[in-house]
Amino acid sequence: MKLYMFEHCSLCFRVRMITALKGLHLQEVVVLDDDTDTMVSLAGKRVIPILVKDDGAAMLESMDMVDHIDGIGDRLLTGAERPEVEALAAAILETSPPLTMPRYPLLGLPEFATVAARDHYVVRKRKVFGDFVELRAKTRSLLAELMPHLEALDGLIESTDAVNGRLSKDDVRILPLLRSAAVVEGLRFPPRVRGYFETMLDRTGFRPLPRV
Ligand SMILES: N[C@@H](CCC(=O)N[C@@H](CS)C(=O)NCC(=O)O)C(=O)O
Repeated sequence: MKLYMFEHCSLCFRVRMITALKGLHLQEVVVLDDDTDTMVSLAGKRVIPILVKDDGAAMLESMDMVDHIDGIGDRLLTGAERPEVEALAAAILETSPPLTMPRYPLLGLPEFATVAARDHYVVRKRKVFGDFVELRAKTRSLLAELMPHLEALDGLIESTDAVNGRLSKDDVRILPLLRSAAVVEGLRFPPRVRGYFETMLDRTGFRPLPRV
């Protein structure tokens, strides 16, 4: 299996995470942000992640990829899902991009290995989110919007090994978002969130992204 991905992409991390937890092999191919041709040639459109299976077929939905990989051998994500966890994941996804997106180009990530790729990202994202310097200057107020959702998550975490006590798709929803949020210097996870993040990330074998 081959995953076409960006290092900063939380949807890509869903796939990397389940593969690592299952101890399976995944060939990771980082695409430059301005390399639309590669995405179009594989998927017919600009999209990431793309999973190319061993039979050559491409999958374009991250949760379908997770389900496909979890179905190899014994399933790992057997725990029940909770709608309140999914709702919190949606709230975190809503409030964290203005904090994380203007930081990714500063982290030396491989999808931004050329100045053209980095600028391609900055130009397309600032059309939606605004000027990156201005966003970073609003870090304190943006963090104040994100923290209540992390506090609410703190109250929902049942174990450092699984948000619902037993691994489920909710872990695949939450852990990648925490990995992204952790790039924000000055963000302090509430205690149970921190314990969960550190334990789970450790289990995947991945290191956190740099903080800035
Ligand atoms: N439903 C898809 C959504 C994929 C998606 O929205 N990917 C985004 C974020 S990485 C994307 O390709 N954006 C286009 C771009 O980067 O230009 C999934 O879960 O895999």
